[in-house]
Amino acid sequence: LADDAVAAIQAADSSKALQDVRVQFTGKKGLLNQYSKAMKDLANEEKPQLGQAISSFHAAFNEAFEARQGEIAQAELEAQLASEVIDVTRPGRQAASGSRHLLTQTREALEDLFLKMGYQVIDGPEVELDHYNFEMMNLPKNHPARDMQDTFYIDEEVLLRTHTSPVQARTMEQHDFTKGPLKMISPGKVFRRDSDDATHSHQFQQIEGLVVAENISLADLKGTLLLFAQATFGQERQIRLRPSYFPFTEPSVEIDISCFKCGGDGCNICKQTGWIEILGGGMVHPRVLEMADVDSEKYSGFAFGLGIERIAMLKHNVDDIRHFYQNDLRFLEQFKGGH
Ligand code: FA5
Repeated sequence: LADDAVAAIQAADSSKALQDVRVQFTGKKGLLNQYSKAMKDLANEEKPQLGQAISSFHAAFNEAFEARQGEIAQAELEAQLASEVIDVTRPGRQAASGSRHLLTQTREALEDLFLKMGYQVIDGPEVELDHYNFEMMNLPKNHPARDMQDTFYIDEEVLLRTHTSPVQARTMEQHDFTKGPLKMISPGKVFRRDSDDATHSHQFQQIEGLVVAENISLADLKGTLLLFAQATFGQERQIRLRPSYFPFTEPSVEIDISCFKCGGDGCNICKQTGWIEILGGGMVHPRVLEMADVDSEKYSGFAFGLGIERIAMLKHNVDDIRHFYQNDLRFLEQFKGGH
């Protein structure tokens, strides 16, 4: 029997087959048990002989079993490793990578520019109080100029900000002017009840700029914006200031840049006049300074506000503002890997 068992063990070629052999020989209904049961029928002097035979069977069985078990485990491990082998020489699958949106690229380029000029970048709330969005910007209730920015109201005192200018007031209130001048930009989303068309969106982004210190003049605004225009649209750019009106600046100006070739068809935006309007600004109105507790006798400031979409559209010859929000990859992928 021991020989049969050892032969069966060696013939087993998997863990499962090996377990079957064990059951076949040493299980409850196994062959060995039949011999053990025969014990009671034997004469006393024959019993030790059978006992010895059984225990030598066990010894032989266990030895062969363990040896075969080790071999099978090794073989199964090798088979598993072989089936899971990774061929490092095969070409990988290309993972699609995202990229920064053109508006993000444009905003970050402008932030970098102003950071280099020593400005802080300051965030403000998109859900804003009427107080900051309008009142502190010298636009009291019922002021007709409120119509310039058609507003989404949440309730009488709370609204979606229509421009980034309220961050001016919030920042001036916090700033300690005895410690030095205030130079900040504030980028972010703004909202207006404008009908969407090629150049207008009900949600767009602005960057506010504000400098308040002693002896700030319109010349500082002009120099700063010339630098911005040249850094953004090319060193040959010139700017010009035209009189305009904002309730929070006095005097107020619209800033134009000289035309530039953007390449491609349809890029003749300003052929007739040679100038194209890019942003609004002016000297901070003394009332705006006073309302934020800034001494308007001692300090003066300039401010400006620009539309990020408009800058990106001009710079990259994008003909419809809605492209920015439709998430069409054919549009977005043209600007992969930019700034
Ligand atoms: C303002 O919002 C002023 N707060 C800017 C300012 C700041 C002036 C500080 C003086 C001092 P205006 O409404 O013109 O100004 O908007 C500024 C820019 O936002 C525009 O030049 C334009 O580029 C952009 N813009 C305005 N409305 C829309 C719109 N519906 N969709 C896309 N861009 C818009």
